Amino acid sequence: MMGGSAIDDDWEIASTSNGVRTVVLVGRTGNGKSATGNSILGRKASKSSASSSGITRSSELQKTVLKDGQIINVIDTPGLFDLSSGPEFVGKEIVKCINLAKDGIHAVLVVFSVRTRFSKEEEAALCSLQTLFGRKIIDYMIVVFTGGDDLEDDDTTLEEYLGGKCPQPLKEILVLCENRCVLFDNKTKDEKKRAEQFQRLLFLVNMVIAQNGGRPYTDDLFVELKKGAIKLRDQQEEVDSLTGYSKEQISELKEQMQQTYEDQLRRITEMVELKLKEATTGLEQQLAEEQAARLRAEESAQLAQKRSEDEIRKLREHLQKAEEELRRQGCT
Ligand SMILES: Nc1nc2c(ncn2[C@@H]2O[C@H](COP(=O)(O)OP(=O)(O)OP(=O)(O)O)[C@@H](O)[C@H]2O)c(=O)[nH]1
Ligand SMILES: [Mg+2]
Repeated sequence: MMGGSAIDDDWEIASTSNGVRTVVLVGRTGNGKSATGNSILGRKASKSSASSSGITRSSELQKTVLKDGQIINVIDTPGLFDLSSGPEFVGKEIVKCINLAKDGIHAVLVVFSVRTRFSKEEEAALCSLQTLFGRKIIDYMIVVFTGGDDLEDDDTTLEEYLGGKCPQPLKEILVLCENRCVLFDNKTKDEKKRAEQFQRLLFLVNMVIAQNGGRPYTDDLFVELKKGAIKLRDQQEEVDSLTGYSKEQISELKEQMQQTYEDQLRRITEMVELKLKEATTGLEQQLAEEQAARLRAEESAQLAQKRSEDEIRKLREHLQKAEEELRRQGCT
């Protein structure tokens, strides 16, 4: 196998012939990624809970086979873009995710809970996602709202929520990704409802795949990693077919190749880290600027307040004087 095109061919074959679909769940800690993953898989594959013991610590791939034989891979991730996760951890996790998604990623499920407020952190996460993977990633995004039961309790439909309470930055994302969104109630025991929300998601995933011409998401990071992995495999096969070498020599050769591959992994991890640092530095700066602007606004508001207080005080003094004057005139 040679060059980058072989890699693309690989992916196309993988994505069309055996019908494997790989989706990755991203979003802030506690938004319901694992719960949604479990809903898709139809089993409790990942721990999902409100307590800290339920926090997903590392990315994992789980597989399910549908009745028609279609395979769905679900990659559940930890809260990758939470500001509390350092770039080193995030870099490693992203490389891990890319490695897990051997045939590329068919859809990125951005999980948001209707039960929580949209934070600056969340906005930052969506930014980081684009910085790291390019704007092309938007073509693969589907927004999953969890907490369908909560909306129901409030007698609100998804449409009503989107037209009203839905946070503005999310509305913008929805415009960008052509309104691909689905509401999940991960708590329901109603099989019909479970099937319906899953079918809607599947419909969206298939739509994304069709719109992207069957090609899963890929970028230089993917290509680099994939190239490295293929090279390693080819070299190892070559070594296996060598004759006239001792066992020790062969295992030494293999070790060397593994080492080269790991070096490459490390370089890629560093690349991700760097990109992320750039993204967050920009954001931190933006946040700092916003804060400074807020301070300035507060100061001028205080100044204005003080001014009007001064004015009121002067007026009051005037009034007092006038009253005194009147009283005096009245007395005399
Ligand atoms: N009511 C309700 N609760 C939900 C729903 N989906 C998830 N939850 C709850 O939200 C909490 C967090 O869910 P998780 O699935 O653990 O969230 P996560 O995104 O995987 O969190 P991390 O692994 O920490 O990143 C859990 O208590 C879930 O039971 C839903 O549709 N409705
Ligand atoms: Mg989780």
